[in-house]
Amino acid sequence: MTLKFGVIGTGAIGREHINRITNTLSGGKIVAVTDVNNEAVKSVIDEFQLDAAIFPDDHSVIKDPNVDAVLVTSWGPAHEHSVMAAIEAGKYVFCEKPLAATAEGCQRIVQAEMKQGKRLVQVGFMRRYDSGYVELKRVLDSHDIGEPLMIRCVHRNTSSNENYTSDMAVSDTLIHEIDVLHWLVNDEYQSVQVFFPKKTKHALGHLIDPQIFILETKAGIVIQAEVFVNCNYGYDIQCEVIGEDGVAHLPEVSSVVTRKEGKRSTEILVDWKLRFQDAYDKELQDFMDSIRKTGKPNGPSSWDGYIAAITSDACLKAQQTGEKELIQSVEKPVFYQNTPQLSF
Ligand code: NAI
Ligand code: NAD
Ligand code: ISE
Repeated sequence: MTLKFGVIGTGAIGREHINRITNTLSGGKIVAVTDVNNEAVKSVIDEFQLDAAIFPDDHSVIKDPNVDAVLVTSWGPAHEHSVMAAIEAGKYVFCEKPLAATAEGCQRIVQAEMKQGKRLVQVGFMRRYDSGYVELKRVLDSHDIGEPLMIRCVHRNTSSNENYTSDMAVSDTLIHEIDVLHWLVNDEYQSVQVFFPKKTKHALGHLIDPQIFILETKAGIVIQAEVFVNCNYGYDIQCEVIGEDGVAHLPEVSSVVTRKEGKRSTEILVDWKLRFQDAYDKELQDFMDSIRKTGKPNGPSSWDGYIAAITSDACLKAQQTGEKELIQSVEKPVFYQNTPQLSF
């Protein structure tokens, strides 16, 4: 069975996912597309020679009887509207992060999905499919380094554009760490505080960059997460877990070592699209395969999107107050329990 996708949003990641579904993965086909920017849709149809219908808006894509699953890759604030409509139409949805702009928005999605009675939604938290994070989790779960005590991580981009604002350090960037770190250590967040170091000269006037988030978990693990989106040298994701008996690092991206002109050097990636290429492939292949085999998606759920949003909202509040903000804990409904463990 081929899963027929309708795509909402043909920008940077929309094009990436269209390309991988069309040219790399198996079991999927793009049959419908829309974007608020007509030029973006036309150019994607041409570039990937898609045999797909162009629709004027998200609702008409979702309603198209030819569409089995909706790929939401519009900008974050538009996600909730499209995901809610897809659930109401009983269609599968793969939604890029964030699931919705606020925790309330995510809760509405969770309620709608439970009312439908079937898991339909997967959120694009692709780091859970990244082989480096999966290996790091295996080491932590094996207790090789004992109980985790502290985590230090960085999320750095070479530069940000003029549309990137200080709150997006949380909603667009840190949201990946928010999702993956509690999954990594099987724990929940309890509080967050934000610090603003000296601002880089490379950030535009309106932007606070870098930012440091100190998160504490219920078990007492202290996490220092740096977001620095104008680091000026590359796209760099690091994670170090300090345990009672040792330290575990997220593997570095492998790259050829050259010795030349008195220097030993390795390249650092500059493009986020390349860093998690395999993880993007795996998350979408898993979405298609699990729907075919079990009738529901296997990956990060609306509930994962919701609990990430609760933490994200607390981080946004902490940016404003400068205080330590508590992160509300919520009980997972039975509907979202017994989610199969990813095995990549
Ligand atoms: P983008 O700005 O390149 O593309 C967004 C596209 O959506 C644009 O073409 C825009 O015209 C269109 N759009 C916006 N609202 C729309 C609506 N209501 N209906 C139809 N089209 C609409 O943005 P980008 O970088 O592709 O990001 C899109 C989403 O993907 C964001 O939520 C972002 O957080 C997420 N993302 C996730 C990544 C990941 O690593 N998982 C990486 C990059 C983006
Ligand atoms: P983008 O700006 O390049 O593309 C967004 C596209 O959505 C644009 O073409 C825009 O015209 C369109 N759009 C916006 N609102 C729309 C609407 N209501 N209906 C239809 N189209 C609409 O952005 P992007 O970098 O592709 O990011 C898109 C989403 O993907 C964001 O949520 C972002 O957080 C997420 N993203 C995730 C990752 C990841 O690593 N998982 C990476 C990049 C982006
Ligand atoms: C983008 O939105 C993402 O989600 C990427 O994973 C992230 O690292 C990048 O900085 C964002 O622009």
